[in-house]
Amino acid sequence: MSYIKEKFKAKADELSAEVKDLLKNHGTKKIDEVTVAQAYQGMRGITGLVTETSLLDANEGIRFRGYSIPELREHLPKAPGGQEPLPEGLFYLMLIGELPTEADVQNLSSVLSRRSHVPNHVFDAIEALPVSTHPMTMFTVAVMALQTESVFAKAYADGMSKKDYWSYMYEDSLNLIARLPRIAAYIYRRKYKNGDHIQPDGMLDWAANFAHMLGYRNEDFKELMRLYMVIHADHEGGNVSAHTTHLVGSALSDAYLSFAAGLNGLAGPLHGLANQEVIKWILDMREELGGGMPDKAQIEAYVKKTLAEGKVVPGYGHAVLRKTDPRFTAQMEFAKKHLPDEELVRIVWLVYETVPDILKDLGKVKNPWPNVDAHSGALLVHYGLVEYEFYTVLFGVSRALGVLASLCWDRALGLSLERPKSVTSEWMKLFVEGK
Ligand code: NMX
Ligand code: MLT
Repeated sequence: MSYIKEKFKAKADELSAEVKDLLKNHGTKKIDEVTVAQAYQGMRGITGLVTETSLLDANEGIRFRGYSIPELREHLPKAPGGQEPLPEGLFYLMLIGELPTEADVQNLSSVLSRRSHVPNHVFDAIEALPVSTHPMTMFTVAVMALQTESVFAKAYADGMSKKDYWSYMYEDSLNLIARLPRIAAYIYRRKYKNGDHIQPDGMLDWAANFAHMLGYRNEDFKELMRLYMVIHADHEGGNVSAHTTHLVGSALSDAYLSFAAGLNGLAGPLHGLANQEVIKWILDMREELGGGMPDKAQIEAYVKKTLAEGKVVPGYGHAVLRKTDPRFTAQMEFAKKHLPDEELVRIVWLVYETVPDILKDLGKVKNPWPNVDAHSGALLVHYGLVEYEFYTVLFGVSRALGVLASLCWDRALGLSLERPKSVTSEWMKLFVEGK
């Protein structure tokens, strides 16, 4: 067994014992109550899930095992000559609960590189789809095709014991994370670069190799990919992609089945697809205004038009956050350092100066501030990755780190099949009448 796997097992045994005690001594303690509105309105604000990898504060934003995004950017190991954190380090942190050393991260990089082989039938499955297929559909199909490789599913079919679930889930998770960049890059090159594929470079770290296979050699783009893969990785357990992965995994579906389900949630425009919607909205606005840099009054008019058409302003608002998303701020800092004069970036910043007041005036939007998706497209376009339908795939590759680390924890802690109770509106009417 690898030392990282052994370390995970030791941590998991320790926490399992603590959870057992928690359940024995405090299992009946109430942590929340549920209102009628919450049952109808997306269960917002109900604490009813346990996720070890990260925790969100509505005003401060996400913390991964206690570390904020600025702290991760400071403390996680970097590539030689680089300044942004390596996503392998974040995966280690989410899995083990401790900051990794440089050696831990190098080890994980080479483990992922060794496991990255993708069998041909996965590429065949992608090729079977029309080129016009949305990249997120191709991505999910490919992950499903890769399910043939699940060691968890095989072991279950062979009658594995409950105590071994964590071990096979760990193997599946690492194998899947290792293979995702190759699959995503294949989809990108097939759809947008005439199938001119680029072989992996085993000497590069996970994110830099991804950038390389996409066809981007610029060192700053590799840095952007490292940062991108870190900031999109996890957002506690209740978001659609994390919750779906966890829910499907609770049926003992393997990592491939569970993650593919999560990806389908990420592909929705109110969740991960918002990153493509944002850049599309900005490009449409620029075109409608005749090109070039719009002024604040023009942006204001365009936002009001969007709202009048009954649409949301993409990249703004959040189900849980109540301030500017620190993931937006991290990208803004990156842009200030590397591309402060990029016109699209300056539009993103002017939109940031304009939209919150308009949304506040609506009186119903709980969070008028930008989320992670409001900034990412402008950075990608700058480096030449202009094919915005692909953006949610990038989000998906990153999100695998968090949801699969969580899936390992789910099986290590022996979490149960998820099955909350539902009621009908008829039941609800009788309930409020006290019947
Ligand atoms: N533009 C216009 N209206 C909005 C926006 C927005 N950006 N955000 C919220 N509202 C509306 C919302 O549609 C709802 O209207 P109604 O009562 O008519 O149905 C009302 O404000 C109250 O919604 P909230 O309680 O503030 O937000 P909720 O928790 O329901 O939804 C989002 C959260 C993220 C779905 C919502 O803010 C939204 O649609 N934002 C735009 C899409 C987006 O950027 N999604 C990405 C989220 C991050 N991610 O990557 O997943
Ligand atoms: C996410 O990263 O998952 C989004 O910000 C959505 C959420 O947290 O609900």
